Amino acid sequence: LGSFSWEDPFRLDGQLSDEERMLRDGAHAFAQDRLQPRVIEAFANETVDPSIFAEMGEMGLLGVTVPEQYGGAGASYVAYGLIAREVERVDSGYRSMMSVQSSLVMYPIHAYGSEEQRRKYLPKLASGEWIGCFGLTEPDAGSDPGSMKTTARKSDGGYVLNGSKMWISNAPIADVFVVWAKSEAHGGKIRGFVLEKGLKGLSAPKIAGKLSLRTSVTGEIVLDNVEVGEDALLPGVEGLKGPFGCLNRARYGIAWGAMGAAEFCWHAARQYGLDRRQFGKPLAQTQLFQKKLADMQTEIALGLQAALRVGRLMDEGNAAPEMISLIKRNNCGKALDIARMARDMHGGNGISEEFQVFRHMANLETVNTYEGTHDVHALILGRAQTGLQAFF
Ligand code: TGC
Ligand code: FAD
Repeated sequence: LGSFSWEDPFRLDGQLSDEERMLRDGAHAFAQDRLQPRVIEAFANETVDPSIFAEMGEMGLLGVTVPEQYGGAGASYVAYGLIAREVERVDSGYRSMMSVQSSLVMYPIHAYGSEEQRRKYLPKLASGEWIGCFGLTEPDAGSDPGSMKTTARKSDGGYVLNGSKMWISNAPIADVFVVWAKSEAHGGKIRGFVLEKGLKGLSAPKIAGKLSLRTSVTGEIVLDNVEVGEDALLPGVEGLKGPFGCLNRARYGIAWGAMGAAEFCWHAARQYGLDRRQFGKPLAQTQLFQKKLADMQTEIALGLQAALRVGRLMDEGNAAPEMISLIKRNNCGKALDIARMARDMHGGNGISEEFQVFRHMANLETVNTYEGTHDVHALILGRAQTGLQAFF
């Protein structure tokens, strides 16, 4: 029989290629050396440092799966997931910044854009010189994006966009806006448009007062008769499958990322239990504490193994969206449970910023909600097994 490593029960490490391990280790070093030292203050003060994009770009962490000719790394989806896990081990907000740029902005420009759009936007998004955002959600269209009200009207030589988007990561600091709108010229079908900062009528006010994901800025996008040329339209896709194609990638990365946040909380709780003594012995020597650690270890090991399986299928071009719903839902839900448990296991110290588990817990409330809530993914899975849709 083989040996058992408590941190890596199913020997995930041994299932990776040399290249995947190298990219993971580079991301780990970057996250620990460059992000960890500033995260507590950034979260406390809600300061978002746009230079993080350039730093991530320099490390090759933006557009990991985009081909090298456009500035990406041309790496696998497994590598992308491993990187998300390392960044989110520090903070979900930092992973959010990265996944929006990679999966929700670079991916659609690469997959649905013209060659001119790819050449114009992708290299600068990959280097982090330009920051991107993705506008799908609206004040009255969250879980049901098909009910969006934003419109694109045909004009001489282009389109005029009107509407508003809500809860948009990176929007207040974005240079490039991928916005989804119902286009009258395309029979009211949803189409994607690439907008640039500075357009007349385009603004992106910050949403203040967030108690979660405070290292990542979130805003609205207001479109007030914004005129764009024909070249702003993403020519390669129409309908909801456009934004959902992007969401498949981002949701997959989140399934890995959430496990990184959960691992931080698990390791912190274990260490705290070894260091803290009550009733004459370490907390980690009590049955209840060990049961909680075993639960954390089990859910994380299973969640990572599932994410790896789906990642391998994505790399074969053979993953189904329902698989992604399953791991996004379960890994986010379990990570949130684990963060809440770790908070409890730290006693009073658990609410202090210094021990960091509370920050992860607060962040995971968002991660469990965005990109399809926990319950919406249950309905996607329920529909897939009953053939009955229960959304409306
Ligand atoms: P439905 O009838 O199911 O589908 C409409 C069309 O879309 C296609 N489709 C997909 N295509 C590819 N991948 C998927 N996962 C797809 N899901 C659906 C489908 O085949 C169909 O195509 P066609 O050609 O037949 O028209 O649509 P519905 O309106 O009934 O949708 C229901 C539901 C609940 C599944 C969907 O609306 C949903 O997933 N809602 C959740 C919304 C959501 O995830 N929003 C995310 C916003 S972005 C964000 O949160 C970024 S946070 C980033 C960060 O900071 O990290
Ligand atoms: P609602 O859809 O109103 O849901 C409220 C509750 O009702 C939830 O519990 C939900 O599960 C439940 N519910 C909804 N429908 C049903 C149903 N049919 N049956 C049973 N229960 C149901 N969006 C973007 O487009 N781009 C971004 O970059 C982005 N970044 C975000 C960053 C942050 C910090 C946050 C908080 C959100 C972000 N979002 C973004 C939006 C996010 O995707 C939405 O918040 C999410 O999809 C849920 O939509 P909603 O908030 O309108 O909630």
